[in-house]
Amino acid sequence: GVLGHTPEWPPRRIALVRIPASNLDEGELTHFERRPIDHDLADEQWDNYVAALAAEGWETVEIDAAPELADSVFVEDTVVMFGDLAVITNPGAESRRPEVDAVERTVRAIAGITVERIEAPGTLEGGDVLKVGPVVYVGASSRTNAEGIRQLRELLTPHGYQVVAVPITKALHLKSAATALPDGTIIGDPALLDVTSVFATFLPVPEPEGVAVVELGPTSLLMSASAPQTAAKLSALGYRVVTVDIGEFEKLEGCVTCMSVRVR
Ligand code: CIR
Repeated sequence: GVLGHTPEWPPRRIALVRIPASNLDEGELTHFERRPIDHDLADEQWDNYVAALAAEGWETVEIDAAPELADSVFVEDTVVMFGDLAVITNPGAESRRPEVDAVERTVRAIAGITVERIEAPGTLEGGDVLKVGPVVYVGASSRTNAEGIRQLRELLTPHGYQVVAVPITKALHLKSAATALPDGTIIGDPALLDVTSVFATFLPVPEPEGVAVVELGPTSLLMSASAPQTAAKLSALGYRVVTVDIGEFEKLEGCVTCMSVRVR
């Protein structure tokens, strides 16, 4: 190229991940009862999750381990990408605030990324942010407050995004209740949502663990192995569904989306 470097084609796709903490079993719980965590199994499930991303062409970048930050594996809550803009969050759970510094360092090291931050008293967690083209749905949850939503709206409006706030009282995050297919259809569990009418196209799924899908590419989805009926339903819509067992993380109110951030 004119600048003397050869652009890669296809472009590299980067996903951020973070190895589970040693005290994973002390993670925050809001809607679930605490159940014992099998650490070895959790590590094995995490390895398989990362391997599934790699097998689909994602280069995984590991954020420095934080062995003492119980929920640090749920990296999605700490940074949200909008094209080349990274918004570093201020998690609503106080125990999770120290997670963001290492995430910010890693993101800043990726060429071409601009970084903004949600500042106190605003709180926002990435699990509440659902991007569908130019529309950004944001859960007003126990973790994301009005000031956090206001700051996100102020950051994104100049970039042409529309921020639509959605009340969330029955689930931890918006994306614990609904995510989007590559074609923009919102899939979710009506029992976990306060409203579904805000979504242009809404498709209910039969299992609570089925609400979370990671878009691996335009025709393929990553899903939890705990939602076989949903996987069948989405396969019938023409998607190739890759499943991973993340049962140990589901006990901690995590899901497939929250264990990585697809940077680009
Ligand atoms: C928490 O309560 O913060 C963690 N135990 C689970 C976070 C899951 N994050 C997500 O779904 N985005």
